Amino acid sequence: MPMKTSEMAVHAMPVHPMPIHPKGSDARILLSSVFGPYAQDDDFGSRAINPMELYHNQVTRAQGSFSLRMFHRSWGIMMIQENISAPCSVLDFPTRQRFAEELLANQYDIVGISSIIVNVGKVREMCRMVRELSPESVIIVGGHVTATPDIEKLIDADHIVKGEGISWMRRYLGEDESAKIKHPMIVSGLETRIMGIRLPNREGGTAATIIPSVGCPMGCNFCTTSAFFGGKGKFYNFYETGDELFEVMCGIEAELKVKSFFVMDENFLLHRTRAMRLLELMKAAGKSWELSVFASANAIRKYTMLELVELGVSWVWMGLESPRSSYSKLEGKDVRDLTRELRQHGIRVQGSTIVGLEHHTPDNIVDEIESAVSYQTDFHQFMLYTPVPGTPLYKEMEEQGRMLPGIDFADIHGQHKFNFRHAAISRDDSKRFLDWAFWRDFESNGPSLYRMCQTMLQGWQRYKHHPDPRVRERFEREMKKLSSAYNAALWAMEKEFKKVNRGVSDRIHKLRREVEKEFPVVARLTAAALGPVLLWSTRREERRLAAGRTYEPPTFLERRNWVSAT
Ligand code: B12
Ligand code: SF4
Repeated sequence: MPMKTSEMAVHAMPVHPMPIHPKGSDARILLSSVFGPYAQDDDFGSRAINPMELYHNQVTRAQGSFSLRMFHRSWGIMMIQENISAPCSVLDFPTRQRFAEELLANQYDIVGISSIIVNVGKVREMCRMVRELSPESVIIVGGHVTATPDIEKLIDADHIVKGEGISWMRRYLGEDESAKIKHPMIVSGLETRIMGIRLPNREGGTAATIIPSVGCPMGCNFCTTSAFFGGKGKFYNFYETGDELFEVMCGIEAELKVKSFFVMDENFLLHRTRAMRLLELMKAAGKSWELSVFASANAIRKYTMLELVELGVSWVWMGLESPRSSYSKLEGKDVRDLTRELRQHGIRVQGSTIVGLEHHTPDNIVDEIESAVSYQTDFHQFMLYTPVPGTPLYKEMEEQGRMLPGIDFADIHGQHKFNFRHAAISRDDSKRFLDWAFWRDFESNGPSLYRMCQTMLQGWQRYKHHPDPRVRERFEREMKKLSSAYNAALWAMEKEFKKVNRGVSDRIHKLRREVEKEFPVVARLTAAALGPVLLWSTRREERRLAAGRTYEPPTFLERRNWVSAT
């Protein structure tokens, strides 16, 4: 059975008892994400501070032209499209106009809209547009937005689907909901930009996204993803075993020509049996793959460093909650040692720190942020402690009467201000501390690109003579980048960072010298030839950003099982 929760099925909950669509699998379906533009303030809930960019939104936002900028597709609707046999279009990142055109150009029986809570205003407008432009269509709304309080009253939809959507949609079309899950071909990051340069789209040049499961059994009380798919002890596994996962990854490797995978699973390493079986199969087939994973510290500790390296783990996104908080993931562990150790083995660490936890006060928060910054992770995400509807934390805060009234859902995204009454920190101060955390991390640790280069070099120095050719090959691939374009970037960063922090500039210089010692000819030549170009593009980008430049994802339209309307 491919789709199971660990204990109990989390049932999607329609507003009305669930019928099957009269046309079944012949129904024509449009699945759309919410409309843009996103990175600007508007009446539908777009916010300049909340762009559709993973890193620039919540990780490298204070890094100016060194910020890593890229977009990610809406994977939920891509997964649903791939797993139904009805004719189906996916419209991703439309404008309002483009959404209207699509509704008018095709007679859709079903319009499915996917959204998260911040974008509820857009969902309301899209439902209104469907009623006006395509009145025969059934409207189905899914994704995290359905956890919005009183959602039934806020939007005009026929079905509001909470939880896992593939099985719901299959049921609604009268299809076999327990059929094997097919994985769509997903290129992970799109239109990547850094230092004012847009990286070329090379076949196999970007990781592929793979989604082994949704939800997380750990059930931390603030975690929306865990709560949405059933909470503590529950989650949906699309691929239960290492064998299934391996088969899917081989298919994606062949089709997209990738060796690198962004594993979209909230706590991939928690499932050790599956991960170790995957490693066994990778070894037997000589697969030199790279995996970027999310994992909690205690899940990482279930593996030796060598096991992680052999599994190809090259990037870990890990919660660094304050050791003084009540979240259990770091119990008995020294995060600083773990971070240092991972980096020494060539594994980039993206730390995630929550600002404004219950025990934070204006007196201790600066020290807590300083301590998080001192872990020197490659990337650092900071987010405000935010009770989000649907989570146990939200319920608790509501019961205590601590939720602040009148806050627009569009402003509840963790990068603005508290949406609840904190015991010691004011709403305005929450934003100040958050912004300071980003600034402080950048100012004292330098650009994330530099830190990544440092980790890559350490990995190479440790593993360049490793007996397993799969491991060597992976680090050799990384070195191709470090010894050329990245070294040129180091040259430019060193020059540019002099005016921000001389000490960091000196550290970048030292690293560049080490890279050039390893690769004397190519590294020096590229730094000399490409470095000045990157410095120029970096400065040009700074000017553009200062003048208010923002970036938006392109619109995608993809049809599957398509037949024209009769
Ligand atoms: C990729 C991602 C992004 C991408 C954007 C992707 C996109 N195109 O929209 C980026 C990085 C830009 C992003 C940004 C943000 N994100 Co985000 N993001 C994710 C992430 C990591 C993965 C989403 C995913 O694809 N999951 C896998 C798919 C399969 O699951 P799914 O989308 O939930 O879809 C399933 C069901 O929900 C359902 N479903 C979904 N759509 C539909 C539609 C229909 C019709 C039906 C029937 C069912 C259905 O079926 C699917 C299969 O089961 C999630 C965390 C997570 N692990 O899910 C956070 C998450 C969705 N993001 C979240 C947040 C808060 C944000 C930001 C506000 C945060 C921030 N400050 O950066 C911004 C908002 C940007 C904006 N302007 O809208 C929250 C949402 C919280 C909430 N309750 O609304 C999440 C859950 C993270 C978290 N735990 O806090 N995000
Ligand atoms: S371990 Fe991470 S993903 Fe899992 S419930 Fe806790 S915060 Fe959420």
